[in-house]
This record gives sequence, structure tokens and C-alpha cells, in this order.
Amino acid sequence: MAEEKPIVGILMGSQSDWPIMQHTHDTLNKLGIANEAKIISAHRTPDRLSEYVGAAKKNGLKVLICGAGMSAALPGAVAALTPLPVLGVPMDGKVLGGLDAILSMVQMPAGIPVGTLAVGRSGAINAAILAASILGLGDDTISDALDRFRAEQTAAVTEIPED
Ligand code: RP5
Repeated sequence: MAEEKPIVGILMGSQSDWPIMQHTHDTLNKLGIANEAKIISAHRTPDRLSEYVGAAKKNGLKVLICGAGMSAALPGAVAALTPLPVLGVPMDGKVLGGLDAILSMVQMPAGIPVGTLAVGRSGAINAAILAASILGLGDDTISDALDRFRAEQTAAVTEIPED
């Protein structure tokens, strides 16, 4: 059977971001949302960035999720090149525990938004869930998958803490 065409692009500035961004990939898979992951750096691979993002909408991508650390320029540079929704995930485990990255991502100039999530694993998971919320507005299958995901999450929370 042919693979489904990705509708979410997961971009990251470095291979070293993958252990965190894998949570985005896994969560999108749980939600049944076709996705692809690419290493694209605003600073180290600027041509790859403009080629991929320039063609993203035409290629059927609907949301781009960008993980980056340190100066974390990737989501801003991506957002500058496309009208698609861009979500940013600041990396932890780098300098200043990710504070540098979140401040860089969140401080976009008016006119070019990046939806910035929490630092690290929580942000990576929530970026996938937020992408599902956006996509679910126009897709009942994704909307239903998100409802199920949230119901299962609620059912998994025990009322009494275990030893
Ligand atoms: C950013 O700086 C990347 O997103 C990554 O978090 C960091 C560089 O990491 P290394 O490739 O040096 O591990 O561009």
C-alpha cells in the first residue's frame, strides 16, 4: 500500500534535537497524522531551508513544527517563508536549559507569528496535539482521533496516588 502523503513537517536544527522531536513524531503517529521529519538548520543549511519551506504548501504540508535550541532561529526563518501555521519547540539540555531558545522563539516581530510551545518533551508532545487541533477543524477523522486521545488521557489519570 502506498504511504500516506505527510501533512505535518517536523523540522529540527540538528540531529541532537531528535530525541526530543521524536515525541512529536510519536504523538502525531498515535493521532494517525501522516508526518515527515527533516534536519534543516537556519544557519548550517539555509538552501535546504528555503527549498523545503518554499515548496511545503504545494507539496501538501499543512502545519510545520520546528524544534531548535540555542539561538533557535529555525521557526522564525520558516515562518518568514510560508503562510502555513508554524509551531516552535525550544530544546532543553543545551545552554541555559532552553531559556535562550524559548525567548528567541517567542520574540517574533509583529506580522510573522510562531506559536511557541513549552521547552523540551512537553512542548514536543503539545506541538503535535496543537497541530491536530488545527487540522481537526477541517478533518473529522483527525478531530475524532483527538477526542479519543484526550478521553484516553483522562481515563489514564488515577485518582489516588500509588506507592
Ligand atoms: C540549533 O543549535 C539546533 O537546533 C541545536 O539545538 C543546536 C546545535 O546543536 P548541535 O548540532 O551543535 O548539537 O541550531
